[in-house]
Amino acid sequence: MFKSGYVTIIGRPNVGKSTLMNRILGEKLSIVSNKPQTTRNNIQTILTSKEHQIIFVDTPGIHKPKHKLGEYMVNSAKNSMKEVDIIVFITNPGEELGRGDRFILESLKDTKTPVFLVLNKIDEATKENVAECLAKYSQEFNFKEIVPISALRGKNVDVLVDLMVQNLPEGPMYYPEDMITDVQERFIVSEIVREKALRTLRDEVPHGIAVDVLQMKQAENGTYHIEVDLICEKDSHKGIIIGKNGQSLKKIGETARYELERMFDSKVNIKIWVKVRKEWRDNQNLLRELGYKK
Ligand SMILES: Nc1nc2c(ncn2[C@@H]2O[C@H](COP(=O)(O)OP(=O)(O)OP(=O)(O)O)[C@@H](O)[C@H]2O)c(=O)[nH]1
Ligand SMILES: [Mg+2]
Repeated sequence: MFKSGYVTIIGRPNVGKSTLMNRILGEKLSIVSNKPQTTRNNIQTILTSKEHQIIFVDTPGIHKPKHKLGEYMVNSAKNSMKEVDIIVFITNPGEELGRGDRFILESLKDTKTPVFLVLNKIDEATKENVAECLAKYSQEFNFKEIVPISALRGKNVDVLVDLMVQNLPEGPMYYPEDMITDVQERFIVSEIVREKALRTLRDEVPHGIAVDVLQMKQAENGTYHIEVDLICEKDSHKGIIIGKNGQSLKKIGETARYELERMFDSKVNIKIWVKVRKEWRDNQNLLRELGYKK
């Protein structure tokens, strides 16, 4: 019997949703950083074996939105919960069960879909922490399965995938067996540049960044020529992004090129232009142009 279905991964920002999805797929398809609100779109990936096909949806962290981009992100995450076969709710031990998690669990209380509790980052917690946390969350919601994991170290992730398969219905192969994602190459390129900006910059600047791929061409000798706009929302941010003697922008460019070359298995030339689009995160037209659209 072939089993298949959709699994959405939800939770507050920064709990490790993208890390888990990448770990299961064995490929980095969703960007990761230690800053909350890294993922902005639902990202769909596909895991196929002889016995099953699981389609994962990595989603933006659910939070209280402060601008239209945030509203788009939270709506994307909420929409991902409709018409899926399993909802994976991720949280971390060692923190209080706060308003953020209660809000998410409250929105799930009438769902007929099985909800898994995944307690991630157990590598950072004591056994007592983990046990306490599992007890606390089980009181709050009737989870179908409860799995403590470390997405970073890969601990217990295979157990989690087995439980997913057990809970999937019999179904068809939705996607060709060699397909691992439905996102475009251009999107992955823009995300990799954004990840490097998130990792290079500090404080409030990286959250106001978007990346627009202007050009992506492969020359006859195999080299990729890529040009992107790195968009920020304030004049003062532009200087910070460029940095003293251009150091900061140079680091973003070099780290992005390194990863893109590995991904394309070719030489990459990347040019990054820093542009200011005032308050773009609250501008519906700019949001749409930058790909944050329903
Ligand atoms: N120690 C530890 N760190 C982890 C683990 N999983 C993820 N992280 C780290 O947690 C941070 C956030 O990881 P992400 O995968 O980007 O989290 P996310 O839930 O997708 O975050 P958003 O996209 O912002 O909602 C990164 O610094 C990860 O390296 C884990 O199992 N253990
Ligand atoms: Mg993420």
